[in-house]
Amino acid sequence: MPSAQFIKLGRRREAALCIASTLVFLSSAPFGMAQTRVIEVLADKDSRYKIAGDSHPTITVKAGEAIVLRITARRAKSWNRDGSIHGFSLLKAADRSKVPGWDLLLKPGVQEFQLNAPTDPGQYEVVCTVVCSEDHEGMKLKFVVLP
Ligand SMILES: [Cu+2]
Repeated sequence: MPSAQFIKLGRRREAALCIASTLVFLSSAPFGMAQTRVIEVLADKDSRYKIAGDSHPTITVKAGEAIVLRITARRAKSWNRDGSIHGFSLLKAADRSKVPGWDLLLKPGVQEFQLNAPTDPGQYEVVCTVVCSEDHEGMKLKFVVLP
């Protein structure tokens, strides 16, 4: 069971994220540009990535698009020594090469990552890099980069 202090810290972190999001909004507003899109993903305790309202979750972005990835991670059956409970690593489907800057390690709770989509349009795949349970090998997410 999480201690009361842990919950309090979690709330404080959420509040900090909320303030940070507001600052991002305020700083971008004067330019009148479209806001950075926030993509929310759950890295769940059953070793599956989930996107609310999407039974076959896929992330679709435009080439080079700036996005914020907001990932909530829930601990499965096993985790890394450094406390990472899941990974989120983007591979190019054609040659399984890792996309630079997209090799993320997830701690329990909510984390935000500011990222730029690959500039090369095509099919990609997100894979988990932490052996999180016997179902770890199936922890994948489709990712499409549009021109
Ligand atoms: Cu995992």
